Amino acid sequence: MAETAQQNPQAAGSSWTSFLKSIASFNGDLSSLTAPPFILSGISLTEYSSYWSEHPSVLVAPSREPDAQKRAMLVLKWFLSTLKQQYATRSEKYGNEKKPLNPFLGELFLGKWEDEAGTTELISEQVSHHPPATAYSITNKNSGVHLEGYNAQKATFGKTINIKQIGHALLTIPTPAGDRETYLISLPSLHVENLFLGAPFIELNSTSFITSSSGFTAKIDYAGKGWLSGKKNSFTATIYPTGREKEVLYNASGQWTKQFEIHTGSAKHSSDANLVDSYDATAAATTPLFVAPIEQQHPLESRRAWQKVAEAILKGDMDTVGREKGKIENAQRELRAKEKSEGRMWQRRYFTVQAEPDRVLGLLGKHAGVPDHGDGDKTGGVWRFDQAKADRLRGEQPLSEEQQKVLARDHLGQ
Ligand code: HC3
Repeated sequence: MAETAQQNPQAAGSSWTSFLKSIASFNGDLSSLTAPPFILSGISLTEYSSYWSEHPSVLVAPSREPDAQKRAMLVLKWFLSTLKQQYATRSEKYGNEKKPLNPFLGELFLGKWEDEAGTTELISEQVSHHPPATAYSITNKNSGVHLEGYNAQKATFGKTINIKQIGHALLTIPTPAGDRETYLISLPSLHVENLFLGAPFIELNSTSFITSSSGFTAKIDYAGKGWLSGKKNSFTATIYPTGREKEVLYNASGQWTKQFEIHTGSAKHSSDANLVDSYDATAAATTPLFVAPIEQQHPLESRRAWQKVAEAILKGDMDTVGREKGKIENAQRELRAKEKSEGRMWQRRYFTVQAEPDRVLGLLGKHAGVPDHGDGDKTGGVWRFDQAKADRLRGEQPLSEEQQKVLARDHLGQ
């Protein structure tokens, strides 16, 4: 059984050095990195989609606001409130940013949040394996607020690992006036800090945008330690009428892991007279995601499919990790070969590739830095949630034990 870093720091040190050597020559495919045991996580990337909605009431708040300009401000506030969960919680919890499991094609992660915002449902699906891409849909049943998107990552190695996110998110908000507004959200780039000291964490860099069909754009500039404020996880943001960047309506600044404030106009007044909202990421309680017990899950649901691997990672039992991962990888390879020979393709359960040019990307993409082709060539397509598929699945009979066994055998080699 392999030792963990805590059990034997010296062994961890030497495997970390070999890991650093291996990344210096890696090809940009993060899934191909062989990391030492103590940096491996038993959580798959399909689970990361849940970080978008750990505060459902902040997500749905814009749907109750009658003023379009203020709604755009509340959408920015919600987006900023997701960043701590997305990019900092894992290193805060475990002391380092771990390497997640690479999802297999068709892997699912399903769950729901129940709180004062009502029921908010999460569907996350690995829609492409080569290149790897995850798609998700998050729906708040009470308000009809809906978030969906897909993402992939492209890594390069310079002084550290730099990760460009490919893909985007679309937030649809029913307004009190009965209209529906769409917000196109681009994804920030990130890099790994502290890699050489063996305790990597994520820092965001460059700029991301949120552009709305109601005519507003938010521009968020990320800055790490050593930049203007000298504080980790800093940002400044402005909201302006789309295309008129100098006419700043709101400005926001602070740390996405700690506190931030939103003011009207282009600057923060010293008296805080123009303060309109604030957020404290350290105090905001998250709503836990409810995930069905493993025995009730679909065989392709992430925690059920990876159960043995995840348990072995926790124990530091690398032989079992390798063997169990190998079973899934081999089964997946065989399944793809079989599909190819039979001239068919794995049918995604909840998402479909957008065949026509995408209307929202065509209208808003250039203001949000998202190409109108949605980078579909790098994600296996422009993936959109398919409500008709989801409705059909809801109407289906639960799988028999035999059907579950066949799925587990064919997809996971179990
Ligand atoms: C780069 C990353 C995998 C991708 C993760 C993404 C971009 C996934 C989508 C989420 O919405 C946001 C998100 C957050 C963190 C990103 C991960 C951080 C590290 C991980 C690499 C594959 C691991 C690199 C290895 C090591 C040792 C540095 O952890």
